[in-house]
Amino acid sequence: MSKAILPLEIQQLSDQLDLHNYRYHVLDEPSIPDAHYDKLFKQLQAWEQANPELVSPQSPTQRVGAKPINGFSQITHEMPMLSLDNVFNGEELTDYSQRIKERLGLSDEQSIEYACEPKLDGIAVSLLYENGLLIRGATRGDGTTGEDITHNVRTIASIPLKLRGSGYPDKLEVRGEIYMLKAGFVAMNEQAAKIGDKLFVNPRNAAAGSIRQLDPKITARRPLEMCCYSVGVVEGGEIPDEHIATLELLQSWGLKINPHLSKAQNIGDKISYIDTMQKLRDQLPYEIDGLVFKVNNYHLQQRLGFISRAPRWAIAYKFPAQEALTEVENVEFQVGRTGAITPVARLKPVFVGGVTVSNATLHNMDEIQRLGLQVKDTVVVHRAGDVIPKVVRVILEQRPADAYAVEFPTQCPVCQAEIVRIAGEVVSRCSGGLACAAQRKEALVHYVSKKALDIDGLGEKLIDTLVSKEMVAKFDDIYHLSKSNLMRLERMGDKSVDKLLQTIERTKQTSLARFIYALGIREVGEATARNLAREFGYLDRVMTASVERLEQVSDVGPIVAKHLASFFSQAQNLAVIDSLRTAGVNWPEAEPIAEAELSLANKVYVLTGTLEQMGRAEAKAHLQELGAKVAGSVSKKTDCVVAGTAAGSKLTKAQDLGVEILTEVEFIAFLKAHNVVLDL
Ligand code: I6G
Repeated sequence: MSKAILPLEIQQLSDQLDLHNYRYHVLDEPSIPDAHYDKLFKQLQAWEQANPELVSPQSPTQRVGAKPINGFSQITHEMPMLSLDNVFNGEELTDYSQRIKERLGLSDEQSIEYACEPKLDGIAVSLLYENGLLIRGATRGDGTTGEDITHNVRTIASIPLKLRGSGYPDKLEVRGEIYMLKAGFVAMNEQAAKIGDKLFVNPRNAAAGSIRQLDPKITARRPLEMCCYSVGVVEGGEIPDEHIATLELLQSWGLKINPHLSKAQNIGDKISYIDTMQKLRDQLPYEIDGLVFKVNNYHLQQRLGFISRAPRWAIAYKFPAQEALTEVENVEFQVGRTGAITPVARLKPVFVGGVTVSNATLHNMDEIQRLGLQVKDTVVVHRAGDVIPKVVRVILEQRPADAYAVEFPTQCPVCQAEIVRIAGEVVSRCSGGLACAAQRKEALVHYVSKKALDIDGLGEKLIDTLVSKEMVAKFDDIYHLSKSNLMRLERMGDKSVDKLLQTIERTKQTSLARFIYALGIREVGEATARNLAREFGYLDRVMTASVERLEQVSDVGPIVAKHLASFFSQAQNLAVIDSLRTAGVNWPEAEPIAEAELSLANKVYVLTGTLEQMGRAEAKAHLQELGAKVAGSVSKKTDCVVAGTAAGSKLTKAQDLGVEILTEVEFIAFLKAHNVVLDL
């Protein structure tokens, strides 16, 4: 086939679009706004419409083929696509590493370098490039025979239609995983729900369904990506003799690789990679079901060979399953701090996400209806990270004959006050207010919590006892607890009582932000409380501010402003604040600092990697508190990058650009030096 000669400016336009596509989808470092890309794209499209005979199949406009296909044809993999053996814990991984050393005849002192990679929860595929052009995409199938999905892989923007640069082999097979981003999956299901379409169960199923479409226009609308993890057939060219170097070369040729690649020299490195990735797992924009450790050197891989259908030189470290089936034994109703009534499913205990779960939140009555859940149903429970377990699906086929519907109570299960649901709200609430022991207890638990007054030693159990014995009803009662009264309680000895009383005394000295947060005003979280404290400087000014003035505070919308104004207009709340001040609770007050005078005003920070001691949201809030802007990507405009563990391409880029880099330890020292109150 002779190659059409394009006018120079059109070739340049096409190359420019390829470059921006690569920067956006592969490197995650866009350099032009989306609108500008769209403008260039339309220019190329217009020219191609006028010159249809000169349109290249590799043009960035040609990702979606014209017609749907009739069916999938089978392909045979020239080199079989293997699966991986699994291990499930550190001990099994240690045994595996030891076996590999023995097989290679290495002593205990000698080490083998491993490549460490996340294992994406998607669909394994093979891409075939000849002379740099994508000629075929195929599913793994049974490892020997797969299905031709070329028409669909062409629609995925992170898969290049032609390789970039030079030096690639004449024939190159690249393997990897096609997956759907979590956010794209949620948005897609929301859209499907709106129009009454069937919902996908999880991002993996959605990805599988999307690449098995006959019409590539449908696939093109799905938020799919592909990450490469190995090469298959290589002919007419060379690749490096190490796995990670090969992946980096693939990236330079335009293929996406995972940014969380790492090297491990020993089992300790592997275990710390597991720790890091487990902490990062929930923040990743895609799902991973484990990690993969591969002997990095190809010569050693060759010496190790294969056992049945799996390479000996690689092992998958599987995370505990995040979903499991169990039975709903009952549905009970809990009363929260603001009176919200939350249905909770009591479950037959089940091991999921690494722990035994026996309760799962059902959020509200609408959620029960959405799930179509009845007591005694078999359900799928999902538990990810430290998130509260959730019922995600009912298995209707397994509904027993004696299953029965959940009835929402009309009276509070704790104080018997009427339950009300305000029109337009999904939440039903107990109308008992602080007369309800459950609300009183939850309000107190919140008041003493770490981010509020931080009264360590006054835990939920002790508050339960104090409330039920009517020793504490309001916040200020905490400051009137006496040693003799506390000593009468079970398991409260001389020492623990002294310690608790000292903590209560010490924590009277607090900050305005903590105090506002501790009051437990509806929808006033930590960040909002911090913003209020920063903008007003004095509690009395917050208390007397109008709804309009409150709405000017960052993070405060009309609803939060109304909650604030309403809270401070109620006599009983003012009385509690007064009593707390009288009891000695105090905080420094000062004129607010204008935004431009904040120490990090006009500075741009980027957070990357895992911060071990504080969450990203917290780190971001602290930086904003000091006036900094927190951006998502590193550029010449970045003033500083805070790099946690397993930081990837953002850190490398910051190093290349000579941007200041702070480790987490340095960042914490920096915040302390700027008088930021930390909850570590
Ligand atoms: O199924 C897999 C997922 C991820 C893999 C894999 C992988 O590397 C990150 N690597 C190989 C070599 C194989 N399967 C066979």
